[in-house]
Amino acid sequence: MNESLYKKRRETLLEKMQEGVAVLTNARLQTRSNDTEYPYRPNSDFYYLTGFKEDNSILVLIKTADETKCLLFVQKKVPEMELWTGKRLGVDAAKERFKVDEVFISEDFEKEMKVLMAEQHLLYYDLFSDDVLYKQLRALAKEMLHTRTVIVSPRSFSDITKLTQEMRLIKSREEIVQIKKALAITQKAHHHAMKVCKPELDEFVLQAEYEYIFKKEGAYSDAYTTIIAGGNNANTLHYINNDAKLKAGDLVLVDAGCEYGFYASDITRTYPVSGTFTQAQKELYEMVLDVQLKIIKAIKPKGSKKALQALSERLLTEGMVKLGILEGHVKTLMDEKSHKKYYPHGIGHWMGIDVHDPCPYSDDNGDEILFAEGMVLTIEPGIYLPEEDEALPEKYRGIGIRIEDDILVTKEGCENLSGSIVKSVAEIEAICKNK
Ligand SMILES: [Mn+2]
Repeated sequence: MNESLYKKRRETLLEKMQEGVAVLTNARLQTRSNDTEYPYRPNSDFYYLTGFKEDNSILVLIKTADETKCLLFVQKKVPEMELWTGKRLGVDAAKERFKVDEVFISEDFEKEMKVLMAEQHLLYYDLFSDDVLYKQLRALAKEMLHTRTVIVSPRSFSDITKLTQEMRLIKSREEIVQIKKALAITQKAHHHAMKVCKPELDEFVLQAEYEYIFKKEGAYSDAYTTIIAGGNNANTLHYINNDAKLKAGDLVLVDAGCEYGFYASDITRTYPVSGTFTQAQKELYEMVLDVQLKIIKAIKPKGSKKALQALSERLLTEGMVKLGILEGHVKTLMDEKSHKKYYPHGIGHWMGIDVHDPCPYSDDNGDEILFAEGMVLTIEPGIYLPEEDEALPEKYRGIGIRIEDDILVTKEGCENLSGSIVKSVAEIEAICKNK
């Protein structure tokens, strides 16, 4: 994406801010063990506002009555360090690249902040997750508070992510393009895996097949840890052990999506390990699929996630009654929340730079935010029937099914961005057999 897009986002953020100073840091390196680190991923808000991927970089936005300013702190170029950890952009190149007012080296952050914080009442930062920065800013503010020559210094701290998360709710055309690129790769991975899946394969080997396609097709990483849940493992909602063997006759539930250009995709498909659904699996699968299709159809501007949740609970309860999984009247069962036992989760979530995009679901009055053009959400109804649950018809025990797509709200209705990843019984069986 080009630099003016990031500049525009910073300007929008400055418009939303009250007078004050905002500090946003990029993600910090995370230790894996001893002196080795996890692969680096930038902080989502920081990336949204800069497009910059280097750690130890900081964005500072200043808003006063007369002007706004945007500063960037980047790592100093140190050849001995770059030999080990790779090239750094450095101040000069950063000045060229970023449309900001000034660029400093990160080491000067505290020194510069003392100047920038003077005469300011309000400091914005990531209030809930950046404890390191909090300590640093609080120490600075305290020092200024006790400096007799400083008349005004920050006494209020506010959460910057409230403002960035509101901005990230509506995706721009450029962002939709990124999500579509991620989904094109995720589609290839799911179709490839359906072909190579077979009995006695280790779940983590099937996981590797997904990751192989992600990387081969240019996605550096998955957007979240892949769930490969064969048979009854699908009834553990966040099963990521992936260390069992896939069994003939079982279904495998795969929740896998790549991240492309730091945009997520989030797709679940459930398919037969041996390539053919049994009659019982097919009955359950088609029930869930029918519910999913109906919910997607209901998505349009001014609609709401709460309404979709209610619809999904009613439709799944009706389906479960029809199949003899639940007994009684749909309304009574729902009042008693009996359906929650087998459909315990939400119908979906916002998706974007984060797979669970942290955008708001309700406004400042507590009213639900209604769908609008440019929002992206997942739709993922599921049904989970543990093998040890003797209240269930025997033929359904040990089956877990979820079907998940990524949906864009459009002007008129919605677009299923992942609509070409196969999901009907006939399509799945055809691709599974096409080895
Ligand atoms: Mn999801």
